[in-house]
Amino acid sequence: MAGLWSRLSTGLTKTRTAITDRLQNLVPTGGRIQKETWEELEEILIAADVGVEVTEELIDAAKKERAASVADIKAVLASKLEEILEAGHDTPSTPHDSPLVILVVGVNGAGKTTTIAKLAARYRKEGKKVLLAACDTFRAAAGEQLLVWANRVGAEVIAHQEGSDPAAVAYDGAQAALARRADVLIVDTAGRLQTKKNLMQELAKIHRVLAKTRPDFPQETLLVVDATTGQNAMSQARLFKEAIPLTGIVLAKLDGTAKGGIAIAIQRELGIPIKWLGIGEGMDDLEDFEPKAFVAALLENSTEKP
Ligand SMILES: Nc1nc2c(ncn2[C@@H]2O[C@H](COP(=O)(O)OP(=O)(O)OP(=O)(O)O)[C@@H](O)[C@H]2O)c(=O)[nH]1
Ligand SMILES: [Mg+2]
Repeated sequence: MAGLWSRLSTGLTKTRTAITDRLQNLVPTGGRIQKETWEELEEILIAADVGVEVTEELIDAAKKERAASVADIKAVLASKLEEILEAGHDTPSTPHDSPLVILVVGVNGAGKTTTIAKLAARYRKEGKKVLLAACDTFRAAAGEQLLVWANRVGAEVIAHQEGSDPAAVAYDGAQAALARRADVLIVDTAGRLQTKKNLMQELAKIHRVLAKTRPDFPQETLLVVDATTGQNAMSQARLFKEAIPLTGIVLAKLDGTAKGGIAIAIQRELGIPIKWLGIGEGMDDLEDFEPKAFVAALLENSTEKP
């Protein structure tokens, strides 16, 4: 089937291998599902960071459906996971009511600036005018990094001097987006620990300043989460959500982890939709989060690889 082994499948290789290879060995050929089988299944799902809540739900569903083979179990997992992910699904905003303002936040090194470059590249390909606001005025090289990406994808940058007030940059960014009739404004922010109250307040201020320019700004507030951090991602999402209204999550570095199940746990347990997946360091390594495609890429057999 054309495109079956997609970039998403490649990005999810580690997680898929961790889940499906072990699923494959769950029941010996001709064997029956026993108590130990369910325990092992539970362990597989928890190890992939699917989360306790969802794991129990999946196993209950498999038992209820009287799954009698690995194939049965996989079929139940697929349909139930799809159902769970569809329930919290939401597509990213489009720049129809331009400018579309996207505020990007997250802990240090999560993948914010790279994600912004990927988003900018995507909108540029659609022929949109893209403006980036360099609100990471804290880290010396941050503005430079954003500028390099901007030049590569053909976006404009609004920046102030190092150490200046990030909210002031955000304000100028929003004003410039209106004045220059940009289609998209993406606001980069400095990495910050979710437990640092003053830095969380700084984010709230950036959010407020944008909203002052136009009440619907920012239409998107994306939290970038490093998928390799596992369960800490839950605490990050929880505390950022307390500080500012998040509209979605970008799960970056999915290619680097066997614990991609965290996508399911985050969306289900925190009720914040996953909107994008980062599956590499390149400009094109960004995928829409589509429940059906995600589940297919998660559960297809590794041996199906061409
Ligand atoms: N493999 C992989 N690496 C990624 C991905 N996204 C980002 N990275 C890498 O992660 C590192 C940090 O990325 P940045 O985009 O600079 O992260 P940041 O959140 O802006 O970092 P700070 O601004 O310092 O807080 C870089 O080496 C990126 O290339 C991804 O989806 N996959
Ligand atoms: Mg950055």
